[in-house]
Amino acid sequence: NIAYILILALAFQSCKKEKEAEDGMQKRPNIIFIMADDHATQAISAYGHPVSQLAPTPNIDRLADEGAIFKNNFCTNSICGPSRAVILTGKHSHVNGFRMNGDRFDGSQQTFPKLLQKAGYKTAVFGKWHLHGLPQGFDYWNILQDQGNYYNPNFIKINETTKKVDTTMVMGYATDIVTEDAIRYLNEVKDDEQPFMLMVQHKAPHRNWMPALRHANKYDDVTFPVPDTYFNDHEGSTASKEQSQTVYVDMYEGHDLKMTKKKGSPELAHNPWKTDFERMTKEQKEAWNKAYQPKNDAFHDMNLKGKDLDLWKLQRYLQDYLATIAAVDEGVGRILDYLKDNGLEENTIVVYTTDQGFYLGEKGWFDKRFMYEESLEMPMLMKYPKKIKAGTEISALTQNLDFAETFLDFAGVTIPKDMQGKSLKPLLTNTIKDEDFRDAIYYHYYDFPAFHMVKKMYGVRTNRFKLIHVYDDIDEWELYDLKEDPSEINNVINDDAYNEIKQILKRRLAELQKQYHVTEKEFKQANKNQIKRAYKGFE
Ligand code: SGN
Ligand code: CA
Repeated sequence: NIAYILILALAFQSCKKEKEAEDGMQKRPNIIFIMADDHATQAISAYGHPVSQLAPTPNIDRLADEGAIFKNNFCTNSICGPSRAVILTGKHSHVNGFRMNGDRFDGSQQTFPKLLQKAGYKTAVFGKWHLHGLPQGFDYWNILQDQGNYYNPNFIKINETTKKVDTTMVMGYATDIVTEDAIRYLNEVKDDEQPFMLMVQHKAPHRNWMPALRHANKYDDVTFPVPDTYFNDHEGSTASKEQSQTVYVDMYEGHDLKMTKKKGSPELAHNPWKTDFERMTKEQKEAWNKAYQPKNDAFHDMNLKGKDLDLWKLQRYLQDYLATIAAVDEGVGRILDYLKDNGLEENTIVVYTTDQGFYLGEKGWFDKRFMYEESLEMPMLMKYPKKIKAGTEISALTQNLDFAETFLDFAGVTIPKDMQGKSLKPLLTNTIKDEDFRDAIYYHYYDFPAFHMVKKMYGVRTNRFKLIHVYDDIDEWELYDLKEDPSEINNVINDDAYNEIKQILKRRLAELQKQYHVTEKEFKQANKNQIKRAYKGFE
């Protein structure tokens, strides 16, 4: 009975197709995006910087050992909220509308979590959000209020019963709370048919660098190398001269450096924002003082002055900064172990990055914002055993602008045409050569006047050169030859030997601005926003 056999064969065929489609669905990777705040590449041991060799990050390094490390990854605008907005939208700040921290993210716009959610992913975000509005495109979220505090921070989430937004003080250490919440959620979704996408976003190692109690003495006996440029005079850059983010000038002795007023007393020196310490419980404060008072007393005994004091401040800064990273690294380890123990390792993409780079004393500085390497460079490590070979090193010029496209690509979701970056998947799966990926990146920082007084600037960076235009209250160009001058202390803009390079870079900059839809109106808008903000005060 041929007809009967034919029907059976067809039915079998369609069943098989359905099964294949289902398998295909199940094969879509889970994504865990772990992001710290202000974590410099100098402080991740896989990047090899001498500072990090004294304060290694073994768990973050696992991502490089078992997956890929990006050696030339950069932000488009070195500041928190804007970088996060770029990551969510795959669009430059002037297109997604979030140029500086005081702006408000238009949450109604297209983001990669929304697109993944629509494609059937379970989506969640934990920890620092800092985009001022509430998250959209997430099935679950539990975010830190504003910048977030290290101890007993306030979290914002939807109350399951009232369905209203609740702000609650959660007792404990921020990094641990965020990690634990992410693992609790993983436990909830791990057996679901839907794939998941989790954003785990830490406060650490953001200012004011308060380590977990278990790490408060971790680096007390370590002396970190002092950058050659620690006492730099910033010749050739007015913007560098006029910033206020110099360790030995602008750090608050109490709030930032945890220095005390006098020997034998736990009372902090200059501490304008008391809330960070005041929200600790009595027990936390006691344990804190027990860890810090002996080292502060020893400092008073030394009676340091002048450059000796400036150098001591760098050590205290680095000891605290790196100690806050210890808890982040432990958290990464806990998540990786969880994936392994629960059979999720093969099919989960794990990313570690931060919102921008950071200064660890180079040029005398802390903070970020400048288009120079330390603040421009973003660490980026990614593991996905199914598709990425262990030990992959990527030297292509990549950006946070590319993250959204990459996640969509791996999830099999069409990348919308209006996203401005490029998927990194071809780099990770070896179908494109690093040098063919991108020849130049575009940068624009707008937040002036504001904290740290770093002027507005935009520019272009190629493999070897960097051209920066500082504008608004001054009008100055800077040009660096990264091969000859990796510390960027020699502005060669007026050096005739670089005339041709200068012309090429100016042309490339104009092309990039055209490609990314930068208009003249954009610059007017940037200035208008600032005037508005000047009246509101800095936020
Ligand atoms: C706070 C910090 C600044 C920092 C900004 C922006 N001061 O204002 O040092 O530059 O955040 O950081 S603090 O003493 O209050 O911590 S960002 O990561 O949000 O962009
Ligand atoms: Ca930041």
